[in-house]
Amino acid sequence: MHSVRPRGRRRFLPGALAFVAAASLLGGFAGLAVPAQAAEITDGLALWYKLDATSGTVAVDSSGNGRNGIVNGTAGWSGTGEGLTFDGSGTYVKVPDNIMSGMNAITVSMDVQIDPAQTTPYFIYGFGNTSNGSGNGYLFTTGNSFRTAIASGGPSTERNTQAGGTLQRGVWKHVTYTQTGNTGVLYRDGVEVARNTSVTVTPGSIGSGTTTANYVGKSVFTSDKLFKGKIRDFRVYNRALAPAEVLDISGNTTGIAKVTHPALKTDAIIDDANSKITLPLVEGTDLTALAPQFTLADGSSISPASGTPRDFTRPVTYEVTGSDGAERTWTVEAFVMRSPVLPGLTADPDIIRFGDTYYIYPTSDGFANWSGTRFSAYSSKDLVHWTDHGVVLDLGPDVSWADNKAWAPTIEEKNGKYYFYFCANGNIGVAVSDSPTGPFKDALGKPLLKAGDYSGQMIDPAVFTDDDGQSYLYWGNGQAYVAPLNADMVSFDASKVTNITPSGYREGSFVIKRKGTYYLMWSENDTRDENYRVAYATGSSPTGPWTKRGVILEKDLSLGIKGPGHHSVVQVPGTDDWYIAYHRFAIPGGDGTHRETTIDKMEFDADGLIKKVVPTLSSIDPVSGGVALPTNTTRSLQSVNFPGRYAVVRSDSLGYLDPVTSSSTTAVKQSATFTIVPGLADSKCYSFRDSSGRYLRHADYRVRFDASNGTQLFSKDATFCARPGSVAGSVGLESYNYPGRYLRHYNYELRIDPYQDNATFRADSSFTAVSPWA
Ligand code: FUB
Repeated sequence: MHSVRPRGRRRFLPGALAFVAAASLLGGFAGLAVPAQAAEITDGLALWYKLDATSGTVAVDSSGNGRNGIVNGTAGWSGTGEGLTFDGSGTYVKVPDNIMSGMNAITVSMDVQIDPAQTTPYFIYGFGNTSNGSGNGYLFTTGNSFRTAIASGGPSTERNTQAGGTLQRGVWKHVTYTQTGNTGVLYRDGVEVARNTSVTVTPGSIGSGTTTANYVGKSVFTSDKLFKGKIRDFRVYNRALAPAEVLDISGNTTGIAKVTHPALKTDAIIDDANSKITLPLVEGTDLTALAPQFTLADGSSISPASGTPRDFTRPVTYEVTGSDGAERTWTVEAFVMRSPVLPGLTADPDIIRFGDTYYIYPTSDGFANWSGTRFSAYSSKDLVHWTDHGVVLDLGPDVSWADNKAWAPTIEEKNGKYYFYFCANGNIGVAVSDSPTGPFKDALGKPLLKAGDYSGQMIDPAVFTDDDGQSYLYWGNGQAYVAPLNADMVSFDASKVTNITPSGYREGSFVIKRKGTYYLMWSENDTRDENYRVAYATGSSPTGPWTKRGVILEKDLSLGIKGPGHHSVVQVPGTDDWYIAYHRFAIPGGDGTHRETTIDKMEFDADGLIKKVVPTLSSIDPVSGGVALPTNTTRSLQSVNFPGRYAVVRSDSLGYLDPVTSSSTTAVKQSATFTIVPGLADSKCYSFRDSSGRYLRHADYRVRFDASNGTQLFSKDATFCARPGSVAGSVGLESYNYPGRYLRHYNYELRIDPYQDNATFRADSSFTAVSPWA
């Protein structure tokens, strides 16, 4: 047990109660009116500077450990509860040497008021072992962008626990960093705002315990700016305080530190400023009787009480009363969190549809410096439930010319072969397989694009295939390139490479086409930056020219969504439904090398511009439609069955026909989308079955693929699968997807014998190509 002294103090002195009431009316915790009056949590206190003196140059240590600090420069003592003022030009406190010696865990907490004129970069405090730079590590917190970092060497070794944004200036904020095991947690006003579960540097390991550059108000880097503002109640503990303890010392008496419930998929999202809590729950949770438990500050109470079952199908409210009498109404809502859609850590998802199945090919993430070596494939029928097909390409055994940095793959199908483009050690390679789930074999035995071939990094391939069957390869980092791929899909004409770099471009190109307009999308900023995001341009051809339109996907800190980017897009065939797959920092505690994959809806406005994507934690509902409707019971001409599997499946989203009944004497005009499973060659006999599996009628046509260029021919075959019967005729418009995406449209002739329950389905020899989705 930690010792907690009776709460003789409260941050809100009598004169501050009016402030409390105002805070209650406004909703969130608005800051600390006056400082703490006495310690109440003392276990593990290594150092405690109240900074409440009226004069002198000593920062008195009240922890009992005799670690007084020396105030350098002008000591701006307030003596009125306003702490020590740092003038930004000379004031700082030198903390005794070796303050973190022997510490496997730590808490550093303080009240801080950052002057609006603070210049950057700066540390609020910095504990290190040199007076000028990284040496062999350091620990610090800064308000820009709000984070705590612990490092074993220079900046590249920093393990960041980063909330991002700017810590509000000109008002008192309570800041706490705790670290134990591999977990760092950053709190603002007693409420967790960032967590990193991959903090591998312990405080005591810095300098093997020897740190001689320990400061409050000063960075260990002399080129940094000094802190300007006020600090009070500065504490260091040799253990990580629990969330309730942090709330306690913060003075946020009506705050909620934590919510627990067995069905929580990840931590509850506590929005202290708006007194709002969101509970992300696992699929299958019954929302009608949830009984969450709330962690409050010492002496505070909540009504209804923790553990009371309540109906969360709508938001509910709770009243928190602090030990000081302050009251606050919290709104709590619950939802089912379907994201991330893939298990574990993945990034750079390439989403595509082959036949009636969606696939994602991501980067395997969670490795320092993105040093993963394997690629896996995942498949789904509904974009929600994904099957892991395991490793499809392993650089070690499968690729002779590179064995590291397996990044950002993409895939395309041509002539029944699947071409898998991938990054390896900063080159782009291509592997091939007969199946979308591999295994893939290196097609060239060397890179398709070598590091240095063009300016920028040779990474992040993407393939777009136009309506005429021509495929284009896009790639780049810093510079964006495109080149038409040769028919073999493993080479291109270097003279046709075009630099298409739009402003703001970083990496992750991806191209789609809709209603004749080409959309080039890409990621901006650094993937380690929470501001990583997706922007796009429109163009009139696969190679441009492009008109930049703006950002379509970016962070939402209210949901803890950071760094969303390196995306791809898939269309549900025969519909105008589009979905964007992208990665974000893993929740909780992820960063630029600990990312996860999710999917959200992407929509267009009436002018064909992409609407801003709303990033969600819930992700999407299962998707049906397109070609995968085998259980639809309202349509009878549902699918075309190819022995043992769905070979040609019909979408009903284009207004599919009702069945031709035996009493009908009129032929029917049909308009529908077919997806032809790649690899089907030459003539096949297709049968139409209804939803209960009954054969309704027979089709008679022939599908051919031109193996030389991959285009698809469609011709009638009068003898194939012929069925007797009288014939009525009509001409309809069909579109063909190959595979999973639009290629061209044909007119066809449909002949049906309404009296004999069979039909002849022929292509008209005069069929013509028409514009897509006219
Ligand atoms: O995943 C490794 C790299 O990070 C990708 O190639 C970039 O696009 C960035 O997401």
